[in-house]
Parts: sequence; C-alpha cells; structure tokens
Amino acid sequence: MPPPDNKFVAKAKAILEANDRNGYTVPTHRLYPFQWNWDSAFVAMGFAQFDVDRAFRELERLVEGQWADGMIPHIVFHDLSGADSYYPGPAVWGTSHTVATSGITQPPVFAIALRAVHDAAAAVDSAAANARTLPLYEAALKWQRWWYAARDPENTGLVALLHPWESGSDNSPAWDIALARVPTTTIKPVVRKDTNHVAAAMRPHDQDYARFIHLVETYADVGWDPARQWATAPFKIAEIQTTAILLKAGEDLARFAADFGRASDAADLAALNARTRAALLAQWRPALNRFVSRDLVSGADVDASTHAGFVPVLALDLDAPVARAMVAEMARWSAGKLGGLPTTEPGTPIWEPKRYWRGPVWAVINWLLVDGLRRNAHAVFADQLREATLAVIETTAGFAEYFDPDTGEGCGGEDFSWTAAAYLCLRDADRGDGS
Ligand code: 2M8
Repeated sequence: MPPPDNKFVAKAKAILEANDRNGYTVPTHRLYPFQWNWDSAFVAMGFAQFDVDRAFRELERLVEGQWADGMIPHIVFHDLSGADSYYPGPAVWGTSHTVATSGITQPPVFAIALRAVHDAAAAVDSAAANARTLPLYEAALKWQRWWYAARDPENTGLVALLHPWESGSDNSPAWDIALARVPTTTIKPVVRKDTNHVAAAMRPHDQDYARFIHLVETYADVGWDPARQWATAPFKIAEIQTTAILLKAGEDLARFAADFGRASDAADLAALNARTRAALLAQWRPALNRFVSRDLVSGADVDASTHAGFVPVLALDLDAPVARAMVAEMARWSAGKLGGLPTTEPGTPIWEPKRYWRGPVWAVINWLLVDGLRRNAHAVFADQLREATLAVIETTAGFAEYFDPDTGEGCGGEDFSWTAAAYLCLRDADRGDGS
C-alpha cells in the first residue's frame, strides 16, 4: 500500500499539471520550454500514479516527433511561442520533420515508461490498456531497431552516442577527453540562453557549448543521415548508461511482444537483448568496481569516475560478488552526502558539486539505480537511496532540477517535472520490487 498523500505529493502533482502544455510536459518553465524525450518518459511514470490517461498522452505526444527511420528526437518543438528563451532552437538544428525537432536522440526510457503506464492502466481495464499501448509499443520497437541499426552498425551489442546531449548527462566529465578533440569553431555564432535563467557556475563552459554546436552543425551538414553521421562523427562513445537503459527497454518490449502474441518481434528482441547483455557485462572493470564506456575514436576505456558506471545494474542480473563490490563503491561515494548518489566521485579532481552533471545528484538517476538495486537483491541500499532522495526534496531542495550533495541545496531550474515524477514514484514503496 502506498503511504497516504502529504503536501509534497500535492505539490509534485501541481508541478506536473502546471508544466503541462496540452498533453506534453515541459521539464521546467523558460529554461526548457519544449518536450524533452527522456524527461517525458519519467513524467509519464509520474502521471501514471494518479492520471493514467494523461500518462499515455505524454508518450503519444512524444511519438508525434518520431522520424521515418524510427529515431525519437531528444526535443520536440511542438509550440514555438517560448522559443526565445531556449538555444539551440529549430533553425540551428535544421531538421525537416513535420513537427520541428532536434536531430539527436536521448536515453530510451520510453519503453520502460510504457510498461509502467500500461500496467497501471491494465489494473483497471486490461483490454483498453492493451489497445492504447499497441501503437506506442510499435513506435518503441521501431526506435529500438533504429538504435541497433544506426548506433551499432558493427553489431557489438553496445550503442554509441554521437553528441554528449544524447547521454542526458550532457556535461559529464566522461566526455572530456573525446570532446576535447571537437573543434570550438561554429558556422553561426553561439547564442546561449541557459545562463539567462541559471547561474553560469552551474552550467557548462562556453568552450563546451561551442563544441556542442560544432557537432550539431557537422551532422546538419550531412543531412542528419545516420550512416553519414556515423562516418563523419568526431565524437563517438559506446555508452553504458544508454545501453543499459536500452537493454531494460528491450526486456520490457520483449514482455509486450509475448503478451501481444508477436512471436517474430519476440525472437528479434531476445537476440538483441542477449547480445547487449553479454557486451554490457564485458564492460565491468573489477579494479574500478564500475562498468566503463568505450571511446570508439581512440578505442580507449572511458574511465572517468561518473555515476554511469553503476547504471548497468538496471538491466543486468549480476553475480553476487560483482553486485556487492558495486554497492560498496556507491556507498563510498554517497557516504556523508545528501540526496543520494553524486554524479561524480567526491573528492576527485573532476568533482564539482554544483555544476551540471559534474557532481550533483539527480533524482531520476537515483530512481534508475533504486530499480536496479532491487532487481539485484540490494533492497537495503536501494532504500537508502530512495529515502535520501525523498528527504532532500522534503527538507532543503524542493523540486529543483538537481541537488548539491554537500549542502542539499536545490540547483538549476525550479519546479522541475522529472523531480516531481521521481518523488511520486519513489514515495510508493511498493514500486519496482514486485511486491
Ligand atoms: C539538460 O539538457 C539540455 C539539452 O538537452 C540542456 O542543457 O539544454 C539535461 O539535463 C538533459 O538530461 C535533460 O533531458 C534536459 C531537460 O531536462 O536538460
């Protein structure tokens, strides 16, 4: 039984409702005034706690941006009325989809969310839940196949990112070495808007922004064609957080395929999932007690100590000694910190507790880890992360975009949709452990 509603539940629901823009949810007012891909997936799970119809709607609106080749872009620009508060807008992306979109993608949480939304709906009316799920299942499966075709053309089992923004952990030190190879030159001037809303000390440096935009222009120049991008990409990382999320999505899609009697989809998914499972397991590094990504340009491991090294727990059933080593490492990083797991290892040279993805805690990352830890029978540490997330929201940070692990202060945008969704889902203690 979920605990009774408190004032934070009411506030979380009010944030989701206030950030609603006719069926999709902006991450936060002004700083991010459009529909973001993985934000919407988390938000759909939040809505599923109290309004299943609206939860489906969130996913349906995201699919309006899906490209013919299956890619679901990282931003869908449904309504340009708030466009002056965000950069880069549609003109910089130069894509040609009917609804304006960006040209890159984001972690595929969509199918995981679809599973949660479907299951909440099926508890009331299973036939109606299946009918509404089916077209979304097909969209998710098409995107799943796009990932393998476009981002793992050599069939390694790991999918690659061609832009740091595709990771969702945009400014992570994991990208520093690879990003340093990207020129800071751009065809059009970079006109940042983010620092009008949030302190520059919390955001990426100008040099990084120039590189982000250089990549956008490079891919726009080859017409956003996946094969030409693959051939030309100066930034190419076979990435473990995204691959882990893709594998969990693949598991959820395989369950749908079985439920819907789609035998050939089920067989395809089983083969893809098996290949990815093996590839992901091979990225475990016992000396680091973490998994690592691979830089496909240099061939080197990406060994920066970031939270992504733990996210494979979401989709793997780890041997007990591996899971224990990983949990001990996570406990070491979060000891004495507030809000859960920091996104970089505290006390190391890369540690910046307030700067965007270079140290702060994100509620949605804790949420993915909580689910994975429960799967791997580490319910005690899962519960610590869960409690820490709820506590920082209730005591110091509110529903901020992210939290400073040293002070518990809320940073970035305010009244943030995915923080609200994380609160609603993590507060329901029964969620994720199958009980
Ligand atoms: C942040 O990313 C956007 C670019 O996509 C930005 O900085 O402009 C990231 O935290 C990303 O993970 C998130 O989806 C997005 C909206 O919340 O903001």
